[in-house]
Amino acid sequence: MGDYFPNVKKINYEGPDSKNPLSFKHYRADEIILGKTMAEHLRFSVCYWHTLKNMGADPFGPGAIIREYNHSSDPMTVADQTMDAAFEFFAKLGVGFWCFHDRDIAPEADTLAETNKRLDTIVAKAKKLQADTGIKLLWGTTNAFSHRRFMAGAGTNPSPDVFAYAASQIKKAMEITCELGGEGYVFWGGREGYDTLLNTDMGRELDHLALLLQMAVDYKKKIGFTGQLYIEPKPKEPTKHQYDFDSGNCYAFLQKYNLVDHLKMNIEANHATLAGHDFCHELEYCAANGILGSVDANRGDLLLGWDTDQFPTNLYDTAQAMYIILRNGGFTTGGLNFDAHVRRQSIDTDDLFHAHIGGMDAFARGLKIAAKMIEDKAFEQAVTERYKGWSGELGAKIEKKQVGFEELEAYTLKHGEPKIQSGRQELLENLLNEYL
Ligand code: XUL
Ligand code: CO
Repeated sequence: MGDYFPNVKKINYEGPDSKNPLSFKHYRADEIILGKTMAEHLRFSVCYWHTLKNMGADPFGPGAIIREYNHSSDPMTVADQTMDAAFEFFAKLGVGFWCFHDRDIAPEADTLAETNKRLDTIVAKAKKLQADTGIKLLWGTTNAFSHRRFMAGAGTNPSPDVFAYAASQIKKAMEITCELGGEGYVFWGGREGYDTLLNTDMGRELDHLALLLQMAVDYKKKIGFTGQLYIEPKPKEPTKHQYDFDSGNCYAFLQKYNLVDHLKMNIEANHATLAGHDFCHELEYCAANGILGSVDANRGDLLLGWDTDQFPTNLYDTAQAMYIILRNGGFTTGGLNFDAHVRRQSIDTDDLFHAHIGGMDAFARGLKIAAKMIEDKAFEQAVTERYKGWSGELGAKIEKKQVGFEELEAYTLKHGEPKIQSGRQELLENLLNEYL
């Protein structure tokens, strides 16, 4: 491990009265909530691409952040030092997991064979650091969107040669994820979409995307990789329209191509809002359909219409998100991966710690609030009450498919105008605020 964050010692829980900003006020890893430790519930993960590799570049200017591990002119020395810095950071923060794209951890070389050799070198190092620290891999993924060869997509590229390249890259990324004991593997369709329909055969592209995923499902079995596969929905950016628009769209796609038993969703808060949903809508949709897998924890900005990938700080969101996740049985293979980066002006290494501490504390508070909401059953009772008609004679007959239009018409003619009830939204919103 490195010594790239000399000013910061291990971050400890000091409680809400502590004035030390480099401490947790609410996240206490071993505190038991509803029968499990906070660490087991929340399964925090740091992402490599933002936390280690993001230097603050945006469409208007290059990176502004300087990191000590990034100075060498030799790219493999940078990769090696970055991995040391990464595990120093993960260990000081006290997270249990990390996530990466293949190209985050080792730079691409002139040929695929050479690139794969570089990956092997870095993966051997990561494997040792994982063993030394006990930090595990939540998921791995492929970057098949940055290189110019992928400008028109990977699995949805008009060229089969590019499709083959993407498949080769995913094959290797799945192998190294398996080698590192990864608990999952994510497909985020970076450029799997289109910029104009004038040059796009949409039906064919969707078929090809499914073929690529089916190959991944087959290869997973072949190499004995037991991790969960996920799709990460996002409606747009970088393309104008991405095929994995939102979880509903992905679910329809998976059903059409008989892939629904093999993939779950990795829901990112900022992607949900870009799709015109809120974070909790996406979580609840997945929970209702048995496809909730993992979470990329971040937030957008109401006034900026793009994927700003800010750290989550909004308790209203974290509490409601944890309420859905807990009621769904909690995470199994998934977790809360901070797919978030510090702002371009946050140039100090301490800022990286403040960002993650804030996110972890926000979810720790969300967890405690959600646990209380579940224990009190107030919201559960309100929902049960609202649907109680369905436990009566008529509701049961409809649900058991014992009646059709004719019987329902006869019932309505006999009973007349239905009795209606208040939705009680304001009352419930006020109640929620009492928990915050
Ligand atoms: C992009 C995004 C990705 C995925 C992994 O918006 O969220 O970083 O999480 O490829
Ligand atoms: Co993401």
